[in-house]
Amino acid sequence: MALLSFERKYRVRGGTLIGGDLFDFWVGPFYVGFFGLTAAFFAVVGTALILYGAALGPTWNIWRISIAPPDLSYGLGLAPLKDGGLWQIITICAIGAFVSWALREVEICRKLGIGYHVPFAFGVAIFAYVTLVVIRPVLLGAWGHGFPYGIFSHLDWVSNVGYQYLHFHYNPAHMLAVSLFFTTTLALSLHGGLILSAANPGGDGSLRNKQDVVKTPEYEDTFFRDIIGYSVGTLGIHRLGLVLALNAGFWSAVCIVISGPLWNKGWPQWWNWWLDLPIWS
Ligand code: UQ1
Repeated sequence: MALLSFERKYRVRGGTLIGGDLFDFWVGPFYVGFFGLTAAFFAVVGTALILYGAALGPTWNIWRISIAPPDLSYGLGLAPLKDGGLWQIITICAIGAFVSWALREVEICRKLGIGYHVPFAFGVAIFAYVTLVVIRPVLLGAWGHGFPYGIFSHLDWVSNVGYQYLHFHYNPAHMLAVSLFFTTTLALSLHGGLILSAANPGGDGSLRNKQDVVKTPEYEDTFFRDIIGYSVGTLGIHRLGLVLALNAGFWSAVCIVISGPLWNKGWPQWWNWWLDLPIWS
């Protein structure tokens, strides 16, 4: 792919965390860096191990292929390759690839002199995954508490773990996380809609015309001041969106990590604290 005319300006040397100038180059449009190589390494090894696990059987049905974690009886020890060991190595590869990717993002941010918001946000997603396959299994004392790597099998895992706590929707952190996911989609739909409405002139008989130039941010602010008396602002909506999305991921991690380590009865029973308040007696 040809170098875009403006790309040369941004292909600056330095900003690397490891390796100095050694891996400081691009392949086509892609920045490589030390972490580009480690990301590729972990991704290739992890994918190869998933294919090996699939080849061990019993199926090539894409929906049903599954790499299961070790049996609970192995505790936090290493398991034989064909008995959960594959899952353990694949988990290491996954975390290695995700963290490499985040650090490659950091190196690119340093080159460009921009903030670390994107790698930080990706870090929250990595944290949610690590909570599921490392932190919670360690707190519960067995790798077997991790989820299996398969399309249907991980859905079954979510369903089974949910029923283990009788009704997961009574988990207060789950309530918070779900509300944050919905609010994130609300914010993004309002924001996407608002930007497109200001960018696209209409010609529909209203005060807009096909020939209209793209409207300024003042129009965006005015729309929300007219409709709800308040505009969070053009920078503010992006701060709000990031905070909402990061909290959705964070409270998801919290809601699963407290299930077992902190509370091992049904989640509906957790709400007995209300009935148990001394003010009722
Ligand atoms: C908003 O107020 C705003 O500022 C002009 C945006 O920026 C373009 C938006 O995208 C949105 C959605 C809003 C409205 C949001 C709130 C919380 C009032």
